Order: sequence, then structure tokens, then C-alpha cells
Amino acid sequence: MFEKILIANRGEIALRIHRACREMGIRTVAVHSSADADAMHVRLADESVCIGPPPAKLSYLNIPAILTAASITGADAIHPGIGFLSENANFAEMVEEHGFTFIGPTAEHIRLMGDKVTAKKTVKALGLPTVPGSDGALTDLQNAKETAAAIGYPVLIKASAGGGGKGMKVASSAAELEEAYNLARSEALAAFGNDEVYMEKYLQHPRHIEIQLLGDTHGNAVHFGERDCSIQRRHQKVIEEAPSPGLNASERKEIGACAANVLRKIGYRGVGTIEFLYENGKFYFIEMNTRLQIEHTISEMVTGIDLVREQIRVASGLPLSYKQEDIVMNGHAIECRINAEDPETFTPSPGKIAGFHPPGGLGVRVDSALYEGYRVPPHYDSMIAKLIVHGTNRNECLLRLRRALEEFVIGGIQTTLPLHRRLIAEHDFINGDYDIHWLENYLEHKS
Ligand code: MV4
Repeated sequence: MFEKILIANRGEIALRIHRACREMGIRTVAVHSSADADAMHVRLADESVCIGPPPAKLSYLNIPAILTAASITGADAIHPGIGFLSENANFAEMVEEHGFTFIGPTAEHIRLMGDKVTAKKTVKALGLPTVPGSDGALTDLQNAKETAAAIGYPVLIKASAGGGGKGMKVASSAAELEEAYNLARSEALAAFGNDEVYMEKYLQHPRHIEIQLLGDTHGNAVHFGERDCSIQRRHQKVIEEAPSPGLNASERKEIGACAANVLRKIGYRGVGTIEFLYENGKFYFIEMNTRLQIEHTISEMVTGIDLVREQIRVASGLPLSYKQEDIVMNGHAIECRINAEDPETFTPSPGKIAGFHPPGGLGVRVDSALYEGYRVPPHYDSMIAKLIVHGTNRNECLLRLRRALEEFVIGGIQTTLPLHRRLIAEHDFINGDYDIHWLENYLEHKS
């Protein structure tokens, strides 16, 4: 097992990783920008190294500085966390070339899943259901027209190098196709330096369901059930829950087993998530994330398993601690992402925290690097806390969540806490009756 891990990240996720390391007896190295010298992840780590000025490009994305920090502190492994370098195959490769272990999958697996056309082909061949569409990338406009005619409108054109919603264009009819095709290609070229695009039937009212997975280097892979991440705005998740109120136990078991089988077949090491759209009782693969996710916490709450601990164990070459039959889903969990933003306009609201009282009690977890007097810097993502609540069933979870949101005090800056209090009181949310468009429609139509 590793003796020392460098955590190449900041904020709550750096803290989350530090906590797993501490419990495993592993020492930690924090890296930070000059804006984060007083951050909680720096205070709690055994050692820390300043790796650059505030802009992420010069610090948290500064590969030479991070490798140098690992070298001078004698770290064995580097945990990339979430965002930043976590899905950068070149970084994973360089980490290994410099003699450290990358806590994540191989560079080849990151690359495979980062190319959405290759990812789709791979998982389709291994038995996952995919959205009807082009066979691989579109070759030209004529090919786009023929494909659209064959699958029927509306269609969606997606960037092969995309993901997370960037560079997608809907065409509702043949009249809109040429413009959508050209726009998708030029946006893909501008954003990713690659204009390859593919086509899918546009699903109009799906839920976003994702399966949490874990594989080891001994040919084993398991799943931890699904999360419903449909409550989102501009591709940023706002509330996630496990299990999904829209699935039944047999659907869960079947899609989970199918997804775990893909990991086993490709020999995947580490945690990963396979994302699906779910509409009219059917699943459609959309993409795979080859890293830990923000919302891994709700899967931890319903299974009682520390996913970061398991991630570190498999990176060090140990076999999985759990067989599929040992992973039992228990009760219900919901996560609210709390951002330093105006809850009406979503304008960022950085600044000094004056008053911090997180909720507590049975079934309440707060993952946050905030403290009284801390200054939320303006340079990074605005998420400042995650409130995760567990109950023996969905109703108990909702009642507990309402209570925890009432207790939560974050003073000095604006946060999205008031938005969460309103959302969880909505009938549609209480009834679990929502799709990926629900929140944006709600925000547009509320008076
Ligand atoms: C889709 C879709 C409808 N039909 N694909 C958006 C991000 C990327 N991961 C895939 N996305 C979508 N792909 C087909 N064939 C709708 C979306 C989509 C979406 C998906 C998940 C969560 C939120 C979303 C918001 C808008 C569109």
C-alpha cells in the first residue's frame, strides 16, 4: 500500500480524499495555488506545496509543478480528484513515466472513453444499449442527411471529443440539418481542436441515470447501483439521488450487471461511471466518466462503502474488497450541491464566510472545506458544500433533508441554499416526477 499520496486538487474533494488516506494510515501532500494558502485541504494535509498563482492553468493544471511537488515530497502516488487533470490521459501517462502511481484507470482507458465515438462502439459491442444513430462518425453532409432520414427526426449532432453537453446541436427537421451539422462541427473544432461529429436520435424527455462502477487489476468488477442526476441546470447537476425514483429493482439489477460486465471485459482499473439516458422503460448509453464523481457520496450512503478507499486499494494492485453479492443497497440518499451563487441569477458570490453552521444528526453528512472566516476565492468552481442525507426510505430522506436544509447556515456570501429549500418542496420533486429538463423549465416558469 502507498505510504504517501499527493492530492492534485482543492476544496471539498481534496478533503474527501485526505480523509480516506488518513483512515488508511497514508500520509498526504496538498498542493495549492497562492489563492489557497489558507484552504482547509492545505491545513489538514501532512505537507503542502504551493504550485503556482491563482489561475488554474498556472497551478492545478500545471503538470510540471505537480510532478515536481510529488518528487520533492517523496509521494508514491497522485490522486487527481475531480475536474482539473482527472480525465487527462497525457497527465496519467506522465505520472506513471515519472515513477508515481496514477490513482485512476490507465491512460489508454481514459483516452478510449474520452473519444465518444470509440466509447460508444466499444460498449455497444459489449452489449450495452445505445441510442440509434450514425455508425461511428459522420463522413459528410450527405451521410448526415441519410442517417437522419433513416432514424427519423429530431436528431442530435454531438462532438466526438465532446461530452458534458459542449458542441451539441438539435435538428428538428431536414430543413435544420445543414445548419446544425455545420455549427456542431465548427463549435467542436473551436472547443476541442477536432471537428469529428456523430448523430443520434434526440430523446426528448429522458432521465439521466448513471451507474457507479469499480474494477480491479485481477479481472473483477462490481456496480453500486444507480444515481438519478436529472435535476440539472446548464449541464451542472444540482440535486442527485440514489436509487432513482424512476427505476424498479429488476431494471437496476440488469443494467448494473451489464455495466459491470463492460468494465470486466475491458480490464478496467478504478472507479468509473457509465451514464445512460432512460426514457419509456429503456436505457441508452451516452458516455463513461473515468474518474470519481462529485455525487459518489450518495452511492456510499446507500451501500455503506467508502469508494475513495476502494479506489486507492485497487490503484495499489489489491483486489476488490467486495463481491457483487456483498454490495447491498440500503434506504435512500439525496445530495444537494450548494454553490456560492445568487440563488435567483446564479451569479458567483465569492467572499468571506461569516457564520458557518452545518447541520448534523443521524443520516446527515456535509462534505465541505468551508470554515468561519474562510474567503471563497473567485478563481474556481463555485460549489462550496455538499449536503448528503440518508433515510431508510425516500420519504424519510425527504423529511430529513428539509430539516437539514432549515438548519444549514452559511453567512457572509450568497448561496444556493434557498433554491434547494424551494426545490425539495415542489410536488414534482416530492413525487420523483422529473426529467433532465425539469429544473430549467421550473426556473423559467416560476413567478
Ligand atoms: C442526449 C440527449 C438527448 N438525446 N442524447 C448532454 C450532455 C451529454 N452527456 C449528453 N447530453 C444529452 N444527450 C440524445 N441522443 C440529451 C442530452 C442532454 C442532457 C443529458 C443528461 C443530463 C442533462 C442533459 C441536458 C440537456 C441535454
